[in-house]
Amino acid sequence: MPTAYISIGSNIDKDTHIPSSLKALELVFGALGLSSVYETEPVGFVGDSFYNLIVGFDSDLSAKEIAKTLRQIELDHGRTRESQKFSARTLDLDLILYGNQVINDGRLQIPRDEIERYAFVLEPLAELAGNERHPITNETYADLWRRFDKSQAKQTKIRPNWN
Ligand code: PH2
Ligand code: MG
Repeated sequence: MPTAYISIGSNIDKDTHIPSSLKALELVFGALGLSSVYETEPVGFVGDSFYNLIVGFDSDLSAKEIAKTLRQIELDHGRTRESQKFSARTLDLDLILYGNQVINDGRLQIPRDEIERYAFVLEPLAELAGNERHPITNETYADLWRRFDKSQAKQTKIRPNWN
């Protein structure tokens, strides 16, 4: 079974929404691999800090089915379908990678370009799956993170008390 990697983010009631979303994901998809939780400065807007992490799980569902389940879990956690990409959110669950699949059908983008763009995605991914390779560039996530320009990235690993 291929491994799916999900990027999780929240900057509204994050101490509630992150652990609750992890329970929901585990209920649907089974055992999860977890990165550390990072507290990160919002990228693209001014506002409250985020918690970001990456989880991985093995699945034989289609990418489309996984994405649909993620949308439902977001809605169950107070997410509204605002059009603004760079805005506060209760819960954002993005399927960023799924085995070696490459999908670009206008709705799903896998692998997501956020992997190479944002420290809040790449650092936890490198922690959880550092030796795995990007399906298009063939670089390991550890190498991508090593080369990443970290001068703008303001983020720290935290130890949340719900972990
Ligand atoms: N998500 C965004 C926009 N900006 N910034 C941080 N730190 N973390 C996020 O998850 C995030 C963001 C859009 O999805
Ligand atoms: Mg996102």
